[in-house]
Amino acid sequence: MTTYTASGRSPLRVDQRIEEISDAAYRIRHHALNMGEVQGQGYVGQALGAADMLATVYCDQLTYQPGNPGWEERDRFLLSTGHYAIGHYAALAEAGIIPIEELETYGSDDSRLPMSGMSTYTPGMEISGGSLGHGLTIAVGMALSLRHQGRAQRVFNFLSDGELDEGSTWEAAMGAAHHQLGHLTALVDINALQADGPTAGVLRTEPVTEKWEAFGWYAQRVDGNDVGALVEAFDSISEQAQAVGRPSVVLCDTKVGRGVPLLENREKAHFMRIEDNEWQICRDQLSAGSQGRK
Ligand SMILES: Cc1ncc(C[n+]2csc(CCOP(=O)(O)OP(=O)(O)O)c2C)c(N)n1
Ligand SMILES: [Mg+2]
Repeated sequence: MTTYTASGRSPLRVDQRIEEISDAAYRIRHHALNMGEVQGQGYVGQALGAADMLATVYCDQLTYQPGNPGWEERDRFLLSTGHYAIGHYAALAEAGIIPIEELETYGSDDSRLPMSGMSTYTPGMEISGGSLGHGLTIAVGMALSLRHQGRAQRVFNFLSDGELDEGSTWEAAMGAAHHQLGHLTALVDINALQADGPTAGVLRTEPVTEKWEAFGWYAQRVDGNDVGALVEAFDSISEQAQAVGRPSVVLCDTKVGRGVPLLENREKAHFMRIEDNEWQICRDQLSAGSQGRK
């Protein structure tokens, strides 16, 4: 059985890791466009924006066995934001956990890939997200449980900036610091958008870094579309926060629609309607800006 382990144990140089992750991020974006086309609409902008975060975690950070998603020794990756499932499925396919050919069933009747992520449907989907604000609470429980069992696995929770509106997120953050869950890492996609409008207008959550620090977390804020910055941030967690039992968060500023100019500045970016003739334009724009990635 193939096992993929975290980069800390990998012999690759940092520049090689960045290349591999960037290639995977390109393919995740490409898959997301193909999946979105099946439905003609969807959460495509989030998948494009978060592709670099997802690729960094799945290519470089998680320990798992592609052919054995329930392997007890795996690290856990919890997607709170069920609507980001399109990007997560693309990452699971790149990770070898689900077949790439299955992606075209996204959102269709009888598919294992529903529009909102559900653990009962999809291999590798640890929780049923979508009711926002619950992912971090579950992640804290899982991290505590793993510790009680004497296990060393890490727990990752992917949240969105809209989830920082939820009180339960902050209760969980407080609990994680109290219990010194150094093996817990949150990734927050700060795309400055939350459904109805800009995050800053719906509910002001800034200053975000200082809030996490005040809750006892090791917090870093990076350009979430810069793979080099993501790798550096995750490496510093391995070295610092885990060692002292401090939970860690990587706050990632991303751009909705990243890599496809047609979608980067679109109104109604939360759930995009994309016309039949626009999908190929999107793919062409993605490959034009990808410096020959495959
Ligand atoms: C508890 C809960 N309240 C409300 C919603 C409805 N809802 C779905 S997506 C969303 C926006 C959340 O913000 P974010 O994830 O940042 O949105 P995006 O960046 O994808 O636009 C909301 C409020 C929900 N899913 N769960
Ligand atoms: Mg958002």
